[in-house]
Amino acid sequence: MSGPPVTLIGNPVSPYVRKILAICAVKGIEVAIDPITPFRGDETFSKISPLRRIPVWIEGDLTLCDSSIIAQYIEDTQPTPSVLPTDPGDRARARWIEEYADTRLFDVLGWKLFFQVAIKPRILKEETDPALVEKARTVEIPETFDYLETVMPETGFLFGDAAGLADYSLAPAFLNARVVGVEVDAARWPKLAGWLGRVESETPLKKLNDVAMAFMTTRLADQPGVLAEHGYVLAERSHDGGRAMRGPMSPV
Ligand SMILES: N[C@@H](CCC(=O)N[C@@H](CS)C(=O)NCC(=O)O)C(=O)O
Repeated sequence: MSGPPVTLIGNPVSPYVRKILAICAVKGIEVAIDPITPFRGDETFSKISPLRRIPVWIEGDLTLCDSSIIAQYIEDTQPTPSVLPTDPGDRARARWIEEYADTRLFDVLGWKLFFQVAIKPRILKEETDPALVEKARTVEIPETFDYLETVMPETGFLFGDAAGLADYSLAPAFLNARVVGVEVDAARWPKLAGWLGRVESETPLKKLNDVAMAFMTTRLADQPGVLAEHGYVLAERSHDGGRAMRGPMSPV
């Protein structure tokens, strides 16, 4: 029996991978997953993902890198249900929120926090930079939360009653922050905390966050089994190279 026509290379611990899997869930697209950590990709992975980053989408002869490119491709090829609002101004605002999530929010919650505290010591066997982490915790993360509080709705999701691209771009990284001790303080950022609670409990991100948590507490070698336990299809071929190696753009 043949599997799904698409392979997604990417470990669900990555917020960018959960963003794509959430959009696939909304649209009913099944993919086979090769859950490598990007720092352990093999030679073929370096060729198909020149930045050695996940996610990577492989569909026949088509190979796509970058979650924004992949999300737009999915929306173009399977437009319903749409993950974008209909009004052109709102569509542009949704894309801005995706851009902010992929750049500044991930810079502080991903690179300066989760990568420093969890990935560097465990995967790369490198030391954490405590000054970088402290500045992120005390200055940069509160600044990003202050901004996000200004764009959050009182109820529902960012662009209405259903979560979409903007919600699925922003919300996943908060799980990575939480596991290393950074929560959204609901007294200081009530709208952000309320929105996050809804995305994490009422959308496909709920299950994806459970999978990510299970990955974080499972040895690398046993992680593929976690996918099967949660009902996902495992890709037949793995791009795991068996050893850690930095990509050309991974930060210090
Ligand atoms: N802009 C990219 C960023 C992807 C990204 O940074 N992925 C991380 C995992 S969360 C990665 O693969 N990092 C490996 C590296 O930079 O060496 C996207 O949206 O897909």
